Amino acid sequence: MLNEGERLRLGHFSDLHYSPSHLAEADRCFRFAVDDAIASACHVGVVSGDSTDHRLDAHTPALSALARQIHRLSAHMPVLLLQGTYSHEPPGTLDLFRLIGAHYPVYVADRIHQVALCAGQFVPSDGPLFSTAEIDVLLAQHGMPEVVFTCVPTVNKAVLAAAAGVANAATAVGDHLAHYLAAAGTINRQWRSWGVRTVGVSHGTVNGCQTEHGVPMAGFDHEFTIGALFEAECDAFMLGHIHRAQQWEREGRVVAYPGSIGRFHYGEIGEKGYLQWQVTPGHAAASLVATPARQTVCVDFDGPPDMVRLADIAMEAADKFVRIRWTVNEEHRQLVDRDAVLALFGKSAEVKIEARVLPAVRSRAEGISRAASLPEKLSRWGELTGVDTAPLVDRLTMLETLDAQSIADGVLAELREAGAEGHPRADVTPTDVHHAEPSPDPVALVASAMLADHSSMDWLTDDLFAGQPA
Ligand SMILES: [Mn+2]
Repeated sequence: MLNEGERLRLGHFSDLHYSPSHLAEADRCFRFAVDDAIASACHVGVVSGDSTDHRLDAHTPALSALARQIHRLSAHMPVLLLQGTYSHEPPGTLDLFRLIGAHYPVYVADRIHQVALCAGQFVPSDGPLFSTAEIDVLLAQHGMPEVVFTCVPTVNKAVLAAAAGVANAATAVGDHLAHYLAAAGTINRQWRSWGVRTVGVSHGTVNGCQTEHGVPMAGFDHEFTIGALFEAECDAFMLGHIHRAQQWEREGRVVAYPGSIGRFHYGEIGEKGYLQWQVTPGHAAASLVATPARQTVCVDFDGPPDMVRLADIAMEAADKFVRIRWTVNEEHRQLVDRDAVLALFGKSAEVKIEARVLPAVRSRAEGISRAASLPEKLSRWGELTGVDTAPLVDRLTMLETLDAQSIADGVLAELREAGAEGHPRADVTPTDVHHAEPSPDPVALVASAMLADHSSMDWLTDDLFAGQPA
């Protein structure tokens, strides 16, 4: 196939996510990538996990569409498929693909191990690493391999949790993988000294990488550190799982994600594509070949949508996938004309509207239920509504402790006193009160006196909760 030291060209595809809902996007992009890899005379094809988006029935068109592309690729080069995330690619999904190799084999890597590619044939290790004895047999039977892959498919955390304890499972994954990668490093260094190219293939999160939404992934429960990956001493390390293309380089060796083959969600930044690798012993380079992924436009309004701005955006959004989000208060929801927004984007491939309506939340006298006595409740209510409750508390005490006659007598005495001082009330005079006899309702008397006493009593007739946070 290739001479020692010559450049090996690999097409590295990842996160194809074939499924009924992603079929158009996945198949347009992967078909393009397969065409391009064949035209570029790639020697080997690698799919680093998540070929499917979820469990697919055998009759699903998405499954046969994926199989067709893998079959096409295998007519021109050996293909290595790596097991990805179980929820996307249930274990066993890839088994069928072993049977569809055309001119070259399709090899499925679903366990941690190494596999050598010798004249178009995959020769795997029995255990996680090639033993010295295995290497001797391999060299005797096949000669020098063109490339040796170190495969680290998705690790089952449940199995690991059972072994390491649930609390340690997350970090234990990283620790176990780091140990494995370091051990693989010893073997890979040996291969390199013999002029054999070494390639790592894995599906997982590198601590510190960036997601397709531009969010850095930082934490200790991620599968790898970039240092641990370079410890494997692979010339090239081909990763899947993160949907954004990115790469790291150290002394000529490279670790890279191609990202997802297409744009499966709104808000994903960066170009989509597949990676074309050139690998020689001790050196690698990866360049992204962009696929015709759909273009998305995301517009967010903190309030009702601005129709003038939307009209401008719509001019540039023909054939694009558009998502418009806005947030309005419940009382303003009628102000937004959804149909008018949709009409603006008539030429777009899709318009997805996500309107968020904020419900009106009324806080009714917060904390009042925690006040123990009626006067305390009254005071709390006064604090919340900005009413001076001191005179009310006095009168409440009167109502609670005195009988009706005593209250009436007290009020009348007070009024008489005020009249004697020559300050008759403009609105309530002693005469008025006397007119209410002979059967004065003491509570009415108190109430009218209170009204008379305070000019700022309009809260009694107003909406009690007006002016509260809505
Ligand atoms: Mn994925």
